[in-house]
Amino acid sequence: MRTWDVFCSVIDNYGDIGVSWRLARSLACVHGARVRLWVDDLAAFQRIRPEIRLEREQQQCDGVTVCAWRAPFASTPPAEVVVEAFGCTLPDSYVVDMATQSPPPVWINLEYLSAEPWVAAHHGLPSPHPRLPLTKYFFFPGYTAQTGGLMRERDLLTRRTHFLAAETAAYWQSLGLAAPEPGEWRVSLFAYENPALAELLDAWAAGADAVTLLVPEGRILPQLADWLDKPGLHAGESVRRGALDVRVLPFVSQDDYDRLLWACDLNFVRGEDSCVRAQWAARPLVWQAYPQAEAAHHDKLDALLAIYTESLAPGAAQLLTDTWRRWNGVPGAPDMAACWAGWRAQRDELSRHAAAWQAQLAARPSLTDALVDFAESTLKYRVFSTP
Ligand code: TRH
Repeated sequence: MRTWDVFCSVIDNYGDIGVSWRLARSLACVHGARVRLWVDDLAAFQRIRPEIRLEREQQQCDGVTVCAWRAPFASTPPAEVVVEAFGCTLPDSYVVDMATQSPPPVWINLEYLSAEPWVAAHHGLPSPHPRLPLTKYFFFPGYTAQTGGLMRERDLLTRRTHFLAAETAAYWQSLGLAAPEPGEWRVSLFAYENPALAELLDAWAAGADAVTLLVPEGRILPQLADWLDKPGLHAGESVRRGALDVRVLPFVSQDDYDRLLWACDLNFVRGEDSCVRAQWAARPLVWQAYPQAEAAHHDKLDALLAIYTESLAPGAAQLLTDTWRRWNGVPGAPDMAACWAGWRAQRDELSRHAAAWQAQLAARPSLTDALVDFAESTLKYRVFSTP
């Protein structure tokens, strides 16, 4: 049984732990690996996996040993494969211990996801340690065969199919909602603070179509409360303005968040992991990229738009491009009211395309499978090349 150590430092938000946890769980449950997940912020982890206990130094969760990553780092034998998630910088003492192993562990830096074309040329590149006999490899998730793929649990699409066939009515009931009316939009909203929000809410409230907006608690709530002219908003509240019915949900577990994405007609997502989940949900999505200095995220946005819209009918492609750009503050894009005016006419085409896109992505190996293959072939090569 292969041993893996996955290190995750939570910088901000939930994406780092979200992806690290999915990886650790798949390695243990699907690949039968013995996995330790080192996390420096168990509270962030607990938000997406409520069973996590904050006071425990070590705990078992879905076959993974979850370890509190503390400083100074207590010495422990390194695993055969070590994943440094998102360049989180391993403890110095652990790196020194890695160098004493023969053969040394396969050391992989799991990078952030981007659809930018340069990613393919960087995927898998080695970087020798400046002093120690160690090599770190850069593993890039991505959308093409030349990259490391996307995170997808083996049973994800089957679970989604089963949910849609048998569980949606009960799901809406659990949220206190009846089944959607014909023509109604059920929309989920997970977003960073966003200057374009008010114009979108205005458009929804004044529009001809009923919109039920489902908002898990998070950073967008203060802005939403301002627009509703309320001092604050909490899970369980619902407020109506014109055609718009706003429902605030609790921040739920990762698995429940998937259900929300599967059930809705349109999902507003952000960062990295929810964007990928919305693509697996096979529903139209509006993506807010994680804001970066010098608007570097606009390049990421355009790169995903370019591949996502490639086989989309021109009218729908333009609408999606305008909407995503405005939602991300790209200068020159038409406002959200103008964008939303086009969504009814493009609804079917965007929905059809979202399903075709998901099927296209599902034909590729998942990130976990690709990472395991990468680690195994590197380990094999080492065995042959160790004198
Ligand atoms: O939380 P994020 O904004 O994370 C971001 C990005 O990953 C970004 O790349 C990174 O650099 C930055 O953090 C520091 O968005 P993301 O990536 O979508 O992660 C959210 C996670 O939270 C995802 O795993 C889904 C999960 N989630 C729930 O479990 N329950 C919920 O109710 C919601 C709304 C999300």
